[in-house]
Amino acid sequence: MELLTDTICAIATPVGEAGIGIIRLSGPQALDVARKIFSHKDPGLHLQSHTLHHGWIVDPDANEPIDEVLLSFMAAPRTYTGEDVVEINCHSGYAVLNRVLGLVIGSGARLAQPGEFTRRAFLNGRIDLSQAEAVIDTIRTRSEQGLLLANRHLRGDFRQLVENWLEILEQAQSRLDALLDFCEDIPEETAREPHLYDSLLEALAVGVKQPLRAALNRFEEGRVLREGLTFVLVGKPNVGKSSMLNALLGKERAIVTALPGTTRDVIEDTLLLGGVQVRVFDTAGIRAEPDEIESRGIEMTIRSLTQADVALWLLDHGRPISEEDQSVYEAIAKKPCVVLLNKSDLPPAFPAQSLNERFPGLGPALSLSAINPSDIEGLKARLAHSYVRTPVNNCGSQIVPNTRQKECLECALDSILTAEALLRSNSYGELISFELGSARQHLEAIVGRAHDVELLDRIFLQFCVGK
Ligand SMILES: Nc1nc2c(ncn2[C@@H]2O[C@H](COP(=O)(O)OP(=O)(O)OP(=O)(O)O)[C@@H](O)[C@H]2O)c(=O)[nH]1
Ligand SMILES: [Mg+2]
Repeated sequence: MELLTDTICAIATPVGEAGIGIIRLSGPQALDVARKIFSHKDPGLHLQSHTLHHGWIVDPDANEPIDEVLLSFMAAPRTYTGEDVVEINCHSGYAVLNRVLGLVIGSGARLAQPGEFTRRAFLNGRIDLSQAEAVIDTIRTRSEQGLLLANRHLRGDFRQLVENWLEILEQAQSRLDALLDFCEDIPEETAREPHLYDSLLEALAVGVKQPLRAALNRFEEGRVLREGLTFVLVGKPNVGKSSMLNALLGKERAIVTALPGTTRDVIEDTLLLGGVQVRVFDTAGIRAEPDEIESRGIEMTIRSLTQADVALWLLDHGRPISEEDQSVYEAIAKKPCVVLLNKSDLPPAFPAQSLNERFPGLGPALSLSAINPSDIEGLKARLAHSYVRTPVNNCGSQIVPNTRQKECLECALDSILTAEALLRSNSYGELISFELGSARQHLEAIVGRAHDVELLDRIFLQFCVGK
């Protein structure tokens, strides 16, 4: 059990020039600390809870005013952390924020660790672990869909689902235990009850196994919503990869020239597609006999290909297919791939249908030109349709587990499947109850009913300081 007796503080906004910067305090001495450095025109003022107060932050030793501020005090327990919280709205600038923070620390608060405010919210029972994880998703997500998902978790939808499953498992265990107590004095063989077992099988399948499996199936979709997608533009030199990157982004991000071998590094930027964040890599052209610099560039291209979700393979429709195109085809291997026949404004040097004979296993090629805006809109719509819309639509109003939660769900499912097998084989009640108990433990880990310091560190140290 972590002790929460001290008062923590941090700058809760990014440090830099901006309108407002916030210093946050939480803990039993939050108000005392604030009083030492906050000066109000009415010195005897009672700082009413959940109210903003205007005044000055003053260095108490030098009696020197530092900044004109708005201070809010929120008394426990109706606060973010469940403790007394004070927030000082200063002007945002490096010197101001650091000076005020220094005064707060000098007056008895301790600098918070990353995520420590949210960690306290969890430890004080304001939120469960799945909600705490949603806080970080809310901060990190760059897409609307990611935000919608984070909000569902933040309001406790996942917790409710897990608690519902836990209740069903608990009931099943108590029915088994009741049977065991009842049969204590009779021979072991009769301590199994086919009617009870059938009804438990039904309750577990419908109430826990099926919805749990459905949640697990949504994991991959959630990954797209949380982390976004990565596309990589690949092709032989001069096919128009950098032109395509610029066109997709709507800005001059990469250098485009008529010379083959212009791009040598991997260039990365992001755009939003169907409400989901998409990273796009532009890469060095893959060629048969590269010089030393080009070889390094091609190595980086291959590395980007392994990282990406989808390859956008560009071919130049104005030039015949060559050995270099063959090298790209081999490099892409089994990666999901969209074939783009670029430079459709030029006379075609080969029939589009011949592509599938030459490079089997690819979907239909999209003929387009990087210099034609309506083609680019068409490409975006197609990519959104194929790779973005499906997951978003499927997720509907559902929760989607993250990697840690998925592992817990998988372990819980394993125990439930074992329990089912035992029920079907009319096995001993104790064995079944043991498996149900183990499923409960894995589910409890999702909401953090059972937790250790290492797990909390793993989750909360990913946060920024001040959250
Ligand atoms: N006519 C026409 N020219 C294009 C099109 N797309 C690109 N180009 C031209 O093709 C040439 C090469 O374009 P880039 O975008 O630099 O090609 P790249 O694939 O990035 O080339 P490397 O970086 O050398 O591998 C430039 O002169 C572009 O203006 C197109 O759709 N139509
Ligand atoms: Mg280029």
